[in-house]
Amino acid sequence: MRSGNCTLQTLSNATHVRDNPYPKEIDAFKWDMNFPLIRDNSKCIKCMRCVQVCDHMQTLHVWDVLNPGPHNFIGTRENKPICDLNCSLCGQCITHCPVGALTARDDIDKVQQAIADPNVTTVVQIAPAIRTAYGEAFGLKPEEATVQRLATILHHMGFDYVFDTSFSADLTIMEESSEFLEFMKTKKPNDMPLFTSCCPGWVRFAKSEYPELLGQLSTSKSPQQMFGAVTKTWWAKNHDLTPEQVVSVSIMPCVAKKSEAAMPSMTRTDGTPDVDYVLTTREMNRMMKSEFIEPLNFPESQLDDPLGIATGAGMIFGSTGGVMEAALRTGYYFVNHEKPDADTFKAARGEDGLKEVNTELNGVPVHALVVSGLGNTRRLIEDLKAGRRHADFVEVMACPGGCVGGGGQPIHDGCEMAGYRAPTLYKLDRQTKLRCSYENPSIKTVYKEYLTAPLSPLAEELLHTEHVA
Ligand code: HC1
Ligand code: SF4
Repeated sequence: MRSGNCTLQTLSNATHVRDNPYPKEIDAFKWDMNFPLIRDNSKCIKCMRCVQVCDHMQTLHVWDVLNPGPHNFIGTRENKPICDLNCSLCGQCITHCPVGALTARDDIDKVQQAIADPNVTTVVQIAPAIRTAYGEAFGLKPEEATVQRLATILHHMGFDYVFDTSFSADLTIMEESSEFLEFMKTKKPNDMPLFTSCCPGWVRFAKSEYPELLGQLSTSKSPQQMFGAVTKTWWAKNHDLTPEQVVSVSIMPCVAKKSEAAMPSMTRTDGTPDVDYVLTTREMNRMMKSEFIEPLNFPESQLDDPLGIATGAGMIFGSTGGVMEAALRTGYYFVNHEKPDADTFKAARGEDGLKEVNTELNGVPVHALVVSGLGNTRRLIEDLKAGRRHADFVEVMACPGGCVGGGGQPIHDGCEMAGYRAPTLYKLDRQTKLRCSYENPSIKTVYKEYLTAPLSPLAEELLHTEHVA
């Protein structure tokens, strides 16, 4: 899976090392191949990067050196089954592995079967951070790797409808901003803040490390899941389709999104999941390569209506700080009934692991924090719990730099790519006429025709969830 993008393979080729003279060690553990993260120790070169990233960057200690001595190997802590450990599925061990020993579960076959099935309609959503990264595997410049070009390619590959997760990011903002304003009505200065919950790596971390905080997480579902919920109800009904006739696929920069889609709480009462399959950016790129697609041979085309329409606020979600900035833009409108200058909350931007935005909503001071990386998150939570810091609203992203640096993105050995990719999202935001989620015409339509208003009973039923350990 890493052929052509493997440092060991490159070095072996350069030094004419053609075979492995060492006896193959017996793999000491059986891997659960249904788990979204896969370890293949026959490829491991024991560089210990996964151990370092998990210990120091993410503070989860999932990997360890086992069997000390000449037959040591890297495995899970205490050689436990991976699903019994506190893995957040951030996928940072995958993007930092110099060979192909760590990968994400491959779900391409299931998606290709759905595309080939004449009895179902396939709908694909493209996450905000994909537009910053898919072209890297093809040598495209950021301005060439547009989401409009990707829309043409995905149609060519057989998807019936191509939509944008940034649309449902706008929907998440409508719900989450409303939820935050309600939260502020009763919050006391020293109470714990409201935390965003769109990053499933962070939600998994909260469940395993800080279950006492789960009641502080926003109940608004992530954009991926809101997209699925709206597609299988309102959109399907408008197209005379039942939920079973729709296969909903997402392209995500993230490994944890595979587990989010499979959570029982994200399955509808009729038993069908809101999102059927999640492919990472790397899987989508492999699908494209397997069909010999050269992206520059494909013209740009508009994403499909109405779930392909997004504002700049929905696009910046893919970078650390983007969710907070989007939420404050709409929160400002909700309390002041006037459009904010879209750059008012730009303190949320940048690659720092912890950022502050101090503002006022309706005369009430709001202290917002933005954190990315789970080690930074752990330090912040300890500070909040000890009263060394206070906040009203906190955005958390498990991956350093946010989804642009996600564990499902293309791998560039030894390079941290988030700072290179994020400017593309902010450029798109600046170039977009509508930069606040409440301005999205499709969002207005879905509330008018179906949901009525943010936090309405139907919105609560479809778009909100409870976080339980
Ligand atoms: Fe993300 Fe999100 S921004 S979590 O990083 O809230 O994966 O891109 O799709 O759902 O919109 C990821 C990115 C993504 C969700 C949105
Ligand atoms: Fe996934 Fe983004 Fe969270 Fe990383 S930051 S775990 S890519 S949602």
